[in-house]
Amino acid sequence: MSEPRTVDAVIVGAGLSGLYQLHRLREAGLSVRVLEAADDVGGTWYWNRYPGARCDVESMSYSYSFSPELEQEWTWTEKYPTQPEILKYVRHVADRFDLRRDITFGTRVTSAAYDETTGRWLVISDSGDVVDARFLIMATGCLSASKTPEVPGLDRFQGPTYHTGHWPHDGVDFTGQRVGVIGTGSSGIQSIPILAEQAADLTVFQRTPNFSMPAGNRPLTEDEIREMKANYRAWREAQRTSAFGVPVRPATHSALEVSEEERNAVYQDGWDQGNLVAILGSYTDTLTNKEANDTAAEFVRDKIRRIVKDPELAETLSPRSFPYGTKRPCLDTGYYETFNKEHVHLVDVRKTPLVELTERGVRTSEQEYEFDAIVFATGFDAMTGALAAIDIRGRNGLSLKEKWGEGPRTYLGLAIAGFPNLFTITGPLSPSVLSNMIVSIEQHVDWVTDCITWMQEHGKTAIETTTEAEDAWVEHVAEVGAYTLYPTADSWYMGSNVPGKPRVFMAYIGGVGTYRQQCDQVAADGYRGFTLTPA
Ligand code: NA7
Repeated sequence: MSEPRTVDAVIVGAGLSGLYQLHRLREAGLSVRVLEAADDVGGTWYWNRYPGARCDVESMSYSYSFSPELEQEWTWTEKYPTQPEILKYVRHVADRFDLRRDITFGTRVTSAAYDETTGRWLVISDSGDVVDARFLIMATGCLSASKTPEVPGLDRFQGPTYHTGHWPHDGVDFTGQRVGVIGTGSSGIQSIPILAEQAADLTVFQRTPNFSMPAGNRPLTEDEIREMKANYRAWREAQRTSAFGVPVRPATHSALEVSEEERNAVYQDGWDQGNLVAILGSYTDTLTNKEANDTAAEFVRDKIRRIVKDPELAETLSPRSFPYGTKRPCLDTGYYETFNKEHVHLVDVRKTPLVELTERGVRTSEQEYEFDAIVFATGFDAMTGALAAIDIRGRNGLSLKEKWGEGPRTYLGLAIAGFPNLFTITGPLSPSVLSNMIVSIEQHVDWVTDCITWMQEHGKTAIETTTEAEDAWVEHVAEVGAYTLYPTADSWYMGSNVPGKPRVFMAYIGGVGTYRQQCDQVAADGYRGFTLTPA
């Protein structure tokens, strides 16, 4: 173990959160070290290089707002940005703001321990980096700990296997191959049409069908770019005060108050927009009333029936086990159409469960399927997975993993009782995964930076949330969640995709704008709900 490097703040992760946090803390005059497992910046966009990987938020909205100059300099090419374009952007940001010099790459943090006598964190990585810092900021991402399917024999298969969440950097060519894909979430839905173009034969193993709509992706026009650049400030403000970090006209009516004809016209408009929140945000009760929700769900199921030629196949692809939007909906480019191709097959693993991987392929309860390659599009241990993978110890050796044994407990998704001077960017129980992530990232980073600056100005060395404030927040998040249909679905928002994970709604659905006001008010009240220790 090398000599500790002593800094004011250590940040874990050099994705969109870690980079902006580094920039802000450096501006605030702190010495900072970022530790990053990958050998470059990008986080999610570094790892998820599967064919068809794109952001489901429009490019001009899914970008940093902190620098008007950056906004004007950078020009996005398509409505929805591809992974390579986003990664190029993130690299540009790292270079433009000279961020790399404070980042150590290729080093995975394994433990972080708080020393009560010194009031400092000791952070250790797998390659022997040791950093001693007053502040520890976890910028580890919400969808960064990938999970493989829970089937025996994962290492038995003789051909190559790939996970969408850590795809080979030089790409994979499946031309002429027999390929199996397990999983039909966003990653599966984005990659399957492209895999089908390459593969000679493609078999998709579906456990739960998902709601998807066409992204309507296309090149941005010069006029659109010019107009957005001219109005960026107002747009950013609208993002920050919106419900999901994406401005939409606020709904005024219940879906059940209007005629079926009117409703379907509104849904059609949402469908044509190719925007994740367009149908979701059409009516006031889509996410709170099952009957209202059913109207949206049925609209999408009807679309599936119209696209997929074989009625039985269309039915298998139609979600029925959860309300529309309570599992993350998807945007696609030709997903349902792909199943009209003769060489594409769908296996419903609810009917014929996966039994094991064999040397030659996948065995279900019905038969063995032989493949040249298998793709796992099986998602992530979301929200808590990346944090639980690190041995984080707070006061009295308290283990974060143990503390969260029955589900994550945080105050505002930002701070944790028993863990002084530790902040989580887009942590559990914040709106993060229910929002345009970069809007939530900037809000958290700004709040944390303001907090640290305030502490310095007021001669405080430690900040820790109280158990009472944490308990009240956990209760509030659950209460607001329970008012919606989200907890009725077996989703990764609920931890249901990971066997043994507690079933808790891990996101705050109070709305991005409302949540921001609450965080700002806590700060304005002199950090209400926190204990501050003087120097
Ligand atoms: P998701 O959305 O969690 O999708 C994973 C898919 O893999 C989903 O269809 C799962 O079915 C399926 N899955 C997972 N484990 C298994 C096993 N053991 N057997 C069969 N099928 C399985 O992950 P993505 O990477 O697609 O997307 C994650 C987020 O990234 C997305 O929501 C966006 O926010 C961006 P299930 O639904 O659990 O029955």
